[in-house]
Amino acid sequence: MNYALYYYDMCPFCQMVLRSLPGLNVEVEKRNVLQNPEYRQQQQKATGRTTVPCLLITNEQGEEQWMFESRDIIAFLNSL
Ligand SMILES: N[C@@H](CCC(=O)N[C@@H](CS)C(=O)NCC(=O)O)C(=O)O
Repeated sequence: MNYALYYYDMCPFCQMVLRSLPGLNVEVEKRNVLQNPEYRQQQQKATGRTTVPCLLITNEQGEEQWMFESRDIIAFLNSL
């Protein structure tokens, strides 16, 4: 499984998720949507939304699942 967090620094909900990352058992790639507009376009194309934080979960088959809501993302990552 592969995990990527779409975020930007000034977003307080993103900061909550970012603060939870160091204690996790999994690696999460950080994708800053303001520094890299390609990430924002990719998220918008796939979900129709630009809301962050958003977690992209990619399984071994390359299938993608996008998760919104900081609380849900933190709970999910902590459950891994
Ligand atoms: N309830 C959401 C709130 C997320 C939220 O409001 N994100 C803001 C940035 S702080 C945002 O992305 N707004 C722009 C948009 O929705 O396109 C959460 O907890 O993740």
